[in-house]
Amino acid sequence: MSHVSEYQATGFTVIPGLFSRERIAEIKRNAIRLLTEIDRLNVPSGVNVWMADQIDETIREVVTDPRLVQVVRDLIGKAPEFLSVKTVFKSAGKRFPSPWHQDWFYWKGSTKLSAWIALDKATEENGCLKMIPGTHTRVFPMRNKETETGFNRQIPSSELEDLPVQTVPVEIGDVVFFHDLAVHGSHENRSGADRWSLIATYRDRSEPDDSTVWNSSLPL
Ligand SMILES: O=C(O)CCC(=O)C(=O)O
Repeated sequence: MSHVSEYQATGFTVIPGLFSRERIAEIKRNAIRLLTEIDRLNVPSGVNVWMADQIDETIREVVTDPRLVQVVRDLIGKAPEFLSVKTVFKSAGKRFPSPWHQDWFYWKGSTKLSAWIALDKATEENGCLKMIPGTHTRVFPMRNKETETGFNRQIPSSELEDLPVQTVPVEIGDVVFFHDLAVHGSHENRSGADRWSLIATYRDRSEPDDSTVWNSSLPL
């Protein structure tokens, strides 16, 4: 199956080795340097978001990488724009799993596509993504559950009973592209070692969008 048909059928697709190991080492070093500069390396959630007008040259090069952008075009059309990017850091001190959720809940509006770039090898043991294929065609209810992790909303497990869960282990440099309605979460990091990912989000700028989350964007 092609990546496009897989994405259309399941709501996600993995492109192996989109970035080289050397390039990822550089990207990870830069991300850690930037987080250190703004004193956000050890935030409790492990998450830091940069909007399009906040990214420096090193991040801009990653989110506009021609191979990455080509896949974005293949999946959402000829007029993509970059919206925002975040680092997600799981460690021995931040091992919590991300709960089942749809990203769409947080921004609403037109469809967005995210590219989850593996800055470390991600396995079930160190907290890789888990997805529920085929859920990108409808909105699930989200319920409030107070946590200290920043993920205070989640889809109740009763809504997901009997749906097949796919764990998505990846190598350094692989990229998981997923629809903003694809129900996903991540495993707990039980490894004791750090696990970093960088997640860039895009939309098709030819689609009307009433989301108010973004005030800037980078047309590609
Ligand atoms: O990288 C992770 O642990 C999951 C992040 C995630 O699900 C998200 O930010 O939407």
